[in-house]
Amino acid sequence: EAVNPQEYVGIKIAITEFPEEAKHALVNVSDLSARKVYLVAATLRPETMYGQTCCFVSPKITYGLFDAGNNEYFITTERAFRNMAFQDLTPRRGHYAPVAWIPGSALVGAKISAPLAQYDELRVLPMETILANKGTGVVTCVPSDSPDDYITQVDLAKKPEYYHIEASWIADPVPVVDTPTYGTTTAKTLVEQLKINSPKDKDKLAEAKEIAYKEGFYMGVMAVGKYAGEKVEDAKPKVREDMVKAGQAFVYSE
Ligand code: A2H
Repeated sequence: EAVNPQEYVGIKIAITEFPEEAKHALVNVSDLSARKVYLVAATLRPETMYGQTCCFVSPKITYGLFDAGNNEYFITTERAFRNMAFQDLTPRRGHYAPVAWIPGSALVGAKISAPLAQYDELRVLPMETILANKGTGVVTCVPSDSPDDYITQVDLAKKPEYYHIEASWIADPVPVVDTPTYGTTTAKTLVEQLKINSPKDKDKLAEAKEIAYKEGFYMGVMAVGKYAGEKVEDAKPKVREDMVKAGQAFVYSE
């Protein structure tokens, strides 16, 4: 694990309809329908949330359903909720026992509503490269600006049957950030230029990520939303604060 604390923004993505498999896993949670249930995605780029096209979970991770207070349940890894429980983000400090466990595979296909997303309704999709020991184990998909997200969607679209998903659940990227070198298709352009063919092309993806991050953060201008026309550097903290104030996100570190 990292020596320096990493600060993430936890994005609250509401589940609006559970797949049958998920309902089975949560059958003993008596007040499920009385509460709001959120997948919490950890991001370093809150200003890109306008471009969300799905939410990724790992089919290899078993997630917890946790009481987050305020009539809300959070779905994250136990490790992440434990961190939150020691940062005064949960009802009882140091308490992180889940109300239920749910395999990531059972969440695939859930209907969701993500804050700031241009699409009204999105789906949960699988991402095999999610690390269990980073963030919340939930990654929101922004294929315009994240090379990992972009190539994962391309891969899912190639073999939807294999992944037990429907091709129609994969949404097109939305322009979010305009950069001098890559326009509004930074992730796609870098994936193509570096000839990245698979979500498992680790080294090339690390290179693409680095370039995309620098270009977006230092040279990018917002192409959408309340801060359209402003530099990403300036808009980023504003979007984050707006989301936190609206109860759509919170800041946590690990
Ligand atoms: B980022 P760092 Cl638009 N496993 O959010 C794999 N990846 C994870 C993860 C996990 N457990 N938890 C978070 N992440 C992703 C947006 C984004 C991100 C954009 C562009 C780049 C980018 C939309 N996805 O990250 O290793 C999350 O994706 C590039 C690094 O802690 C999170 O921010 O630095 C980022 O990786 C955290 O990675």
